Parts: sequence; C-alpha cells; structure tokens
Amino acid sequence: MATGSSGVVIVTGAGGEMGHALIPHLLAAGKRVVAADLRAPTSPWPDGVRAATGDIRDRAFVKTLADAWGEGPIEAVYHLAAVLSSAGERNPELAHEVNVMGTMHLLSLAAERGTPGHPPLVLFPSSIAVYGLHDLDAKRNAGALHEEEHLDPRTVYGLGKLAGEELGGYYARYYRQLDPQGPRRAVDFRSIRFPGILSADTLPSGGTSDYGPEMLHAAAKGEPYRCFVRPDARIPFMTMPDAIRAIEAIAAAPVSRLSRRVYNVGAFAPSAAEIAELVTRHFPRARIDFSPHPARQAIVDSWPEDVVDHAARRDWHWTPTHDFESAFAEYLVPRITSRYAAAVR
Ligand code: AKB
Repeated sequence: MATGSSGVVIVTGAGGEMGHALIPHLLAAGKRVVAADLRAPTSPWPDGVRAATGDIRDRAFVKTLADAWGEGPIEAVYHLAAVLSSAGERNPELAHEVNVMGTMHLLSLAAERGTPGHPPLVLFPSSIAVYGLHDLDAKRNAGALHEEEHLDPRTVYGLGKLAGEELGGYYARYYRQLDPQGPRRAVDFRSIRFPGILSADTLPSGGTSDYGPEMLHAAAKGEPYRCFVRPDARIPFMTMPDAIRAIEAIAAAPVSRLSRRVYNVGAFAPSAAEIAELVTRHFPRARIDFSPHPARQAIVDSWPEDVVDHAARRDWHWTPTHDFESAFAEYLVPRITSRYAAAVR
C-alpha cells in the first residue's frame, strides 16, 4: 500500500470509522503511522502507531505531525478528517475551517516534507456530496453521474469536498509556480468520491447517508428506527471493506495508469425502502418506520441515484466484492450479529 519510500504515513480522522478500518491495513503493510485525531484514543493503538491529538484547523499542530516518529520524510497522508454533511449544515463555518482549511494545512505539510523527487501520496476521500441535482425530476432524469456532471453541491460539506479536490490538483500541478524553477509536483494527489458507507463495526455521525447504517445497527440491537428520508430515496452505498479496498487499489496504482485525479466508485444503489426490506429479511423483528426530515431529505434528493465508475474500473481495476445482497448476507449481518451478541454477554 502507498508508495515505496520509507517515511511516515499520516492518517487524519484516525479515530473515525474509516481510520479504524484503514490503519490495520497500513500496519500490515509495515508502515509507521501517525494517527491524528481531535480526541485522544479511547484505547491504545498497536505498535507501529503514534497518536497525535489536536485540531487540523491549527496549522502549528499539523506541522508537528511529520515529526511524531522523529525527523524524516512523509511517505503518504490519508486525510480522512471531515465534518460530514448534516453536521456541516448545523455549523457551516466550522465545516469550512475543518474541511477546507484543514485540507490546505495537510497539503501544505505534505508538499514541504516529502522526499525530493518523490512527492508524498495524498489520499483524499471525497464524496457524492460534490454533486447537486436541483430537484427530484432532475435526479431521476440524470441517472448515474460521470465525474464531470452536475458539480453543484447543495451542502457546505459538498462544497468543501469539491474545494479539497481542486486544492489537491493545485498542489499536484502549480505549487510554487512563481519560483524561478517553476511549479513542482509537490504531492501525488489521488481522490475517491465515496458513496454512503455501511460498516458492521462502527456507526457514522453527522452524515446524511447515515439512515442506511443506522437502520441496520438499530435492527441488530433490537431497537426501533425512524428513518429520516422517504422510502423511495435512492443513493449509492458500499461496504467499508470495499471502501478500504478502493483506497488500497488507487494508492497502489502506478501513476502512469491514472487518467484522472478524482474517481467515482460504485457498488450498489438501493432505495431506503429496499434497505429496510433487506434489514427486515435478516432481522424479522426490526421495527422501521419513515418520518422524512425535509431538509435532510432535500440533501439526499440532490445526490445522484448512482455513479458511473468506468474510469476506476479501467485505471486501477476497481470492482466491489459486495453487491447489495452479499453485503448483508456475507459481511454485515454475520459480523454485526456477533458484535452485538458479544456486547450483551
Ligand atoms: C455524508 O452523509 O455526509 C457522508 C457522505 C455521503 O459523504 N456519508
């Protein structure tokens, strides 16, 4: 995973859903990891990880990350920290500071602390929130979106992700363009636009695709769930293991194979009613009803029904292991069942 050099690998948002899933893979690949998060870890990280607790809005804190293992170059940054879409609408200034300024701080750190001639990989998880369809008719008519279509986000989170993608491209092409030697390729920026993610191990917080994982986890715990979108609401989802596989695949791809910096990835695109049906098939005692929250519904209505991911399939052989049925039958249900069974023992 990541590149061949032997610097440190910084993971921001390390205590979040994706950080927890990704870090074991980095360790298995022999990386020295700096796990940065706003909150101190609740349990110690394994050997190979040094925790850094602080706020990525604070440039001075971000500058310390490269030295958590002593002096040396940065090999890669997996910049996972973000204020998600619903949380962002509750505090747009915070979302902008974390999602845009925080990203700028990380890009600037990576640009200054790479090995000469070997720009650090910067992996930026973007989102389907960069898309913005004006209404439900537009969404239904548009169907699955290509990367360049409908980039008109409705949320401050989507705006921040689009800005992060563009800033990454800037650091990869034009950074220090007024220096006498001209611009340099300061970072190897790669980004994936993720759909909603379903994990058996963790729950997201502050997102708008959260109704998918929340419905499932509530059923597994035997709790009722009131879904905040309409039954016909449809957006793409994938499982967390597939999201991590996508990150590994794009990180490992030779730069010569990449025809773009930002890629869609898809897996399955169920409606909320179809998720509820499958959850109920696996957990027959599930109690799910629908009480749409107009503003959160409008956000989901502005996101595409699905995405076209031909470029990822062609360039770095993206293919999800889980479709909708196998995601539940082979990953989510067995794992979530044993997880909550262990919790009540
Ligand atoms: C959110 O709902 O904000 C995220 C996303 C789709 O990027 N899960």
